[in-house]
Amino acid sequence: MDRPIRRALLSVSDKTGLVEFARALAERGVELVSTGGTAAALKSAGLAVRDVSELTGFPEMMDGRVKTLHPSVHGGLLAIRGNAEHDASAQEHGIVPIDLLLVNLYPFEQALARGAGHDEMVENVDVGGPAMIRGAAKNYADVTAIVDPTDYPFVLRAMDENGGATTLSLREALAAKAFARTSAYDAAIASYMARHVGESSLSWGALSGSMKQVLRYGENPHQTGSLWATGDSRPGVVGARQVGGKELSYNNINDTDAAYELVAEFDPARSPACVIVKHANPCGVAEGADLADAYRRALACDPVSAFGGIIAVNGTLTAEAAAEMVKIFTEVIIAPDATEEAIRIINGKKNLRLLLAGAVPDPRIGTLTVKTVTGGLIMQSRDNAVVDDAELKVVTKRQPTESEMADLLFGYRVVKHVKSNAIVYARGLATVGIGAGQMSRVDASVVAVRKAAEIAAAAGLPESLVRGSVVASDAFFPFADGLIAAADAGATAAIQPGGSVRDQEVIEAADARGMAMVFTGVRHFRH
Ligand code: 93A
Repeated sequence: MDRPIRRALLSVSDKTGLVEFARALAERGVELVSTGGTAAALKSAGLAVRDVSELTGFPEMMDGRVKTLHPSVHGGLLAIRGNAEHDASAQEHGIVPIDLLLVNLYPFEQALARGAGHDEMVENVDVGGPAMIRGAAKNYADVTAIVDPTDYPFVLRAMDENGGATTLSLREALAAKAFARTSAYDAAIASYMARHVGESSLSWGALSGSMKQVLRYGENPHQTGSLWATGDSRPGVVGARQVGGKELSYNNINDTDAAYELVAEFDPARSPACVIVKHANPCGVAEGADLADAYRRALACDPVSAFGGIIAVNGTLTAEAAAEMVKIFTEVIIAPDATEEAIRIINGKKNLRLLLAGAVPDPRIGTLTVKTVTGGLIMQSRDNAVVDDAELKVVTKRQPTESEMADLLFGYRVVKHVKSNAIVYARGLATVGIGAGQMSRVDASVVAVRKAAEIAAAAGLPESLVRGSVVASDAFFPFADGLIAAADAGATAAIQPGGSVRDQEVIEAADARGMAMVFTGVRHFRH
C-alpha cells in the first residue's frame, strides 16, 4: 500500500515554483522541513516550515557545507518502512521518516557557463544534495524524489488521485530521473576537474584538440559529453558565435554540424539554399529564389519531421526567412551571418539558438574524421569529393535533359550527406523523398517513395512528387531491382557512382524504361 506523504524535505538552489509547490503540499497536510535559504523563502511567503537543524540537532555550519549530512536526514530518507530493525533504529535515535525529497543542486553547470573562477567552482560542488537525492531515489519504494520543477504537477496529481500518496510507478520514474541528474552533475564536475589538472588536451597522431565546453550530457542523459576544438579552423558549429537561446546539447552540435556541412555544398554565390536536419539526416533540402523561398521549399519535403529540427542556410539570414522559420518549433538555426532584423525575430523565441559561423566552409577542404572503436579509433580524411569535379558519364541511350541534369547534381550533393544506404528523390532543385540509413538499398528507396506519397496526400496533390523526379543513390545499385523500383515510382533519371559487376543489367533496365542515367565514379557512403 502506498503511504500518504506526511513530511517533505525541501532544499533547492533554483527556487522557481518552490513556494507554489510547497503551499500545495502544505494544503495537503504535509509537514515542510527545509534548509536555510529555502526555509527563508517559504517563511517569507507565510508558510509554516521547520528548519532542518531542528531535525539534526546541529546548526548549519562551515558556510553551509554541512547542513543535511546527518543520520536524522539520511535515516529519514533511507529507512525501509515496515522493516522491524529499521523502525527500531529510527525509534531509538528519534529519526522521523521523510516521505518526499525535493532537491535541486548548487548550480555548478551555470557557474561553469559563466566562467566562474576555480574557488567558486569548488564551492559549487554540492555534496549534501546529491547524497540526499541518491538516498531518496534508492528508497523509491517509500520515498518520492523530485529534482525537476516540471514534475511538481505530476506529483500533486498523483497525491490527489491516491489519497495523499504517490504511486510506485511514479516514484520509480522519478528515481530514474534523479540518478540521471546526479550522474550528469558528477560528470560535469569530473570533466571540469580533468581540465583543471591539465587533462584538457588530447592528441591522436595528426589530430589534437582542447576541451571547449563540458556539455550537460552526451547523446543520452546518462552519458557524459564535452565539446573539443581541434586545429580544424573551417567555419562551422564549433567556432560559430551564438546570438540567442540556451546552451547547445551534444545532439544539437552533431545535427547542426550535419546541416551546415550539407548546406556548404551549395555555393552561396550561385544559389540560396536551405537544409533541415533531424537525427543527423536531412529531412528537407532546397535551393530557392531567396532564403525564405529555399526554406519553404525544404520544409515542404517533410514538414512533420522538420518539427524540432535544425536549419542551415548558406547566406545571410534575412528577416523574411527568419519570420518563416519561427512559425514552427526549431532547435537551432545556423547561417554565415544574419541581419539585425533577423536576429531580433529569432531572439523573440526564447529557446531558439542562432549560430553565426562567419562563412560557409569549403566542401573541398580535406580534414580528418575520427570514430572510436573498442580498443582504438579509426581515422580517415573527410569526404571532400564534390560532384562538380567528378567525371560524369551518361551511360544510357537517353541523355538527361537540362533540368534533369540540374536535379541530378542537386540530388547527388544531398545524398552524400544522408546516412547509408541512402536514396534521394529530387525535383525542381528540392528534395521530394529521402530514404536514410537502411540496410538494403531497395528499402531506402521504398522509404523515400512512401514518404513522398504521404507528403503529397497531406498537401492534397493529385500524385506523388516522385513522379517526374530524379533519383540519386549514394552507392551503386548492386542489382537492377533498386533502379526498377525507382522507375516504377516515377523517376525519369538516375545518378549513382556505378561500378557494380551488374552495371550492364542496371543500364539495360534504365534503357528499357526510357530513363537517363549518369555515373559519377565517386561513392558517398556515410555511416
Ligand atoms: O554544501 S552542501 O554540499 N552540504 C549539505 O549538507 C547540503 N544540504 C543541502 N549542500 C547542501 N545542500 C544544497 O543546498 C542543496 O542541494 C541545495 O542546492 C542547497 C539549498 O540551500 P538553501 O536552502 O540554503 O538555499
